[in-house]
Amino acid sequence: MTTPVLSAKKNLFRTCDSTSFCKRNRQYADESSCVSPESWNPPYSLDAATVQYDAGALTGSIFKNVFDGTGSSIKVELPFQLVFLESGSARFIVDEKQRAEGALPGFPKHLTQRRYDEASKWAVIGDLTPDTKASYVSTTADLQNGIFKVKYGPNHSFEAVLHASNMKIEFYRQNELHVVLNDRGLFNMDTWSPKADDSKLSKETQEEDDPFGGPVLNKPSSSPWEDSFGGFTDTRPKGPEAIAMDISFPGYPVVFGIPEHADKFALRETRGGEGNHDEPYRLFNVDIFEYEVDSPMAMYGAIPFMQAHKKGSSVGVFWSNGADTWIDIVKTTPAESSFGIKRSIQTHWMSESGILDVYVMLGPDSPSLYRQYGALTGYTALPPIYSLGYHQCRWNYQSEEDVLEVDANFDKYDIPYDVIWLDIEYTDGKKYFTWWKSMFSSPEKMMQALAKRKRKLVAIIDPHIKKENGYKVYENLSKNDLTIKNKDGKEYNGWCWPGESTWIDTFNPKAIEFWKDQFKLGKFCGSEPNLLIWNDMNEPSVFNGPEVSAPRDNIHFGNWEQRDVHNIYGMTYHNATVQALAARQPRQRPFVLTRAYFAGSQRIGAVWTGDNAAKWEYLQIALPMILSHGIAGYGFVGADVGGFFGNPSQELITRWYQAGAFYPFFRGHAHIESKRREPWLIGEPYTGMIVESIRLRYQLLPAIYTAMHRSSFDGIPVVRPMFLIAPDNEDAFEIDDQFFFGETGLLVKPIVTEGAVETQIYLPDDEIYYDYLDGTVYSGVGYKHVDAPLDTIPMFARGGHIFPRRDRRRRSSSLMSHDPFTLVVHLDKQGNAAGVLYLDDGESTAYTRGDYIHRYFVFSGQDGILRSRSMQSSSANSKNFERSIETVRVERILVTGFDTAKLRAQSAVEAFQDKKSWSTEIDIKPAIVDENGEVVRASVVTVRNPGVLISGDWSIQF
Ligand code: NBV
Repeated sequence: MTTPVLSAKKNLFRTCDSTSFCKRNRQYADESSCVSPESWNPPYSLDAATVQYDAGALTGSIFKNVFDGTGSSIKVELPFQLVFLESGSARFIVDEKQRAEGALPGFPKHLTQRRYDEASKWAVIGDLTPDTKASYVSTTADLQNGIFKVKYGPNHSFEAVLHASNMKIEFYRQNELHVVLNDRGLFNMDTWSPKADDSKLSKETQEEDDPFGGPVLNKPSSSPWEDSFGGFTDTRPKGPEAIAMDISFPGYPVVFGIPEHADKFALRETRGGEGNHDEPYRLFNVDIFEYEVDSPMAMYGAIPFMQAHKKGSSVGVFWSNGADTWIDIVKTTPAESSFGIKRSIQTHWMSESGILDVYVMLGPDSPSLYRQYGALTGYTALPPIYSLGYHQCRWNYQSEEDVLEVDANFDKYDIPYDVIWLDIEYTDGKKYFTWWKSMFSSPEKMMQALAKRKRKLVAIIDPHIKKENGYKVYENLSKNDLTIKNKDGKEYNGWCWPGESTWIDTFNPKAIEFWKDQFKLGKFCGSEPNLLIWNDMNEPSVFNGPEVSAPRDNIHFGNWEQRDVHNIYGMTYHNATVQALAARQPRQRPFVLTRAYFAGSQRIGAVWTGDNAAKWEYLQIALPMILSHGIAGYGFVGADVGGFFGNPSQELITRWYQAGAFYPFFRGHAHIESKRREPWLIGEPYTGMIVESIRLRYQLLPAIYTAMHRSSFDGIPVVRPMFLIAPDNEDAFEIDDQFFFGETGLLVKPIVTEGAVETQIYLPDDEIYYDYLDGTVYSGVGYKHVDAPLDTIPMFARGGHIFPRRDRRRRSSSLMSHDPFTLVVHLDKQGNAAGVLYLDDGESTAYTRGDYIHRYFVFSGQDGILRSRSMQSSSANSKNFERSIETVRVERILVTGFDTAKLRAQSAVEAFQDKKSWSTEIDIKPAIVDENGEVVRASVVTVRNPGVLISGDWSIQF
């Protein structure tokens, strides 16, 4: 069955059919597929004579034949660049010459004439200088045939081949074809033409010809200069300016990424058929409350990055465009594939405006791809450790008493948590930076009380600013001209929570400065150093706007239309808030949660998946969504635990906490009309199980922090898909209901089905796996049955990993900072294991100056020695931090899978540190072996109190 697009949302949100550029480009694709590739004759040609290679870049011009409406045609020049970057990615840019050069007659004076070319300016922080070591390798014969070849990348193992004849660009890695740009010839760019004098055209001409987009193929479905949807009129002063191209991945069976969609991890086909979508995946930041699951519809965030994966290879493309974007995906059958290879994926990208700016990354594998994408758009900022603890949120905690009572109850019920949240009701009439005085009369005292237990408060601050005389934030914003403008250049006003509002334009550097000023400790009255921020509604959400957002003809700083920057706005707002917190407390790492995002937001702060519902299908979809975010570099992500709308059953909320304990961002949240549901209110035995999940999260915090640290320099997410561990197991590519957790080797499969008390965990590789709770041994690729009663989270530990845990119960993460460690060792088939611990003060920026410890643990089966060594570079200056933890010990080591026969009834092992050695007691739990001598349950050797210090080198001889 074809997945339906929610009918209830149809009236509010556009479909491809009601979006003229999408409809047109889809028709264009249909027309192309009706003819043989040789007969497809698009109105574009690449003039081989214009192509030049210089210092890491191929440049040249594409020409578009455009009918001028009077029967004759003109050629519009579209200069392109194919740049080979030092980071190993290739970047293809196509612009429109007459607009780039300026001074076009008839072009609206109040708008920037260039096509929007700043998406990469916001998204990309990596080095974009061309790689002068790339080499131009076209032979004379190639040149005669209009073929241009450049070798680039590591050891020149990548090669780009541009064919002038059909405008295709092929990308090879080690002579194998991986990505083709414009494979199906769907490159299409609406180009500027002054508004035609309609009266001069006959009725038929008006209907048949598109004076702006070329031949009939290119015809807009609505007027080029105006479009209506849902009762809103969008004026298009620049006329149609869409940009589209197809991208193929020959031989690839699956593609992932392009969040945000509430859909399976492996992206589906979008042109109908069993189990597929009918609509393209859409990237357009919208406030899609009560979103549907299994849908390609647009959501709050947009990252136009896609990864294609096959056995032996991963490659990716980043379509750097911030406008409304639609992506069609089809899979060819072996017979249709033009490459003589198994199965290929063809994608078709369509954006409403901007230049064409696409980056191609050739892997070769998934870890390299995370790095390549991160090298461009940045890696997850290392979050403060408290933000990885548990967050208690609700719309709303109604008063200071309410907040402090919830806080006290966490202690009463002995539940750790780090942050309590305030939703919009804390304000005076939804005026941010003010407090609802009768309920929050002394917020600073409330925050001080929380600070005593080392806890934080997060308050929401949205981008809509109440239009009210006397409200200084509004008055100053307006007076200083820092708001988004309407199409007439006046302050834009719309409706949101406060009633009539305006929106801060955070594209404007002065608006960022203004925003920073609002957060200053002395200026934001009632705020204390332990106040952090939550940015909601930054798509932007406008209650009385088209698609619940801002009109596309609104104007932003730089005289760009909202249509050009729509998907980027949320990131700029998030960025302004993070900058404000960084300026307010320069030594502290800022924490700001956002709902809207774009490529690059990962380096700014955390994100959550918006307004889900207390239903099982939302618990199910949360994991595929988290995996998709991770693909696109956004690893610090979570879903509202419990479900935002409605009231979860006791079973559902229990299962949700079990899953949520592994979300990188772990927050319970609930709608204002839902029943109170703090953990102690759920009732036994459920409360006890929820509390155990939260405690597990805190035990694992050192491992989570270590994994986050890794993400912060190589982009590998904490919640990892199967193919990261088993990249060649085709059966595992699409599995999205289980995951590997950080560096721990834990393979987790949360239960997400009502009533389920058992499940099957899929082992994607041939390593040994141990049931995390009882040590039952599993091996062999395939599904393994496990019991999963309500108090259990099905979880295996993969052999070969060592991870750090902190087992003492504390009230918050900061209170754990001097606790001793437990090292958890699961040996692989050869009896080896290795792992890492990254640790710093958890909150300050001192780590950026080298003040941290980074330990590497390795257990060698050969000599039976567990060693701890430093991974720090000699330049690291970890003195202060190291001194602060110099007495912190390892209090326990658990080794699973050791051949205990080697210990010959020993009751102690030898520890060595700082030229001293001592014996330390062990407990041995022998393995349980079946009648064939096979180990059914692995042995566990517990080193009770080894006494070694976490920050130094040591070894233990087993
Ligand atoms: O600020 C209220 C809510 C918030 O609780 C939720 O998490 C956001 O996603 N907000 C949306 C606005 C209204 C939701 C119906």
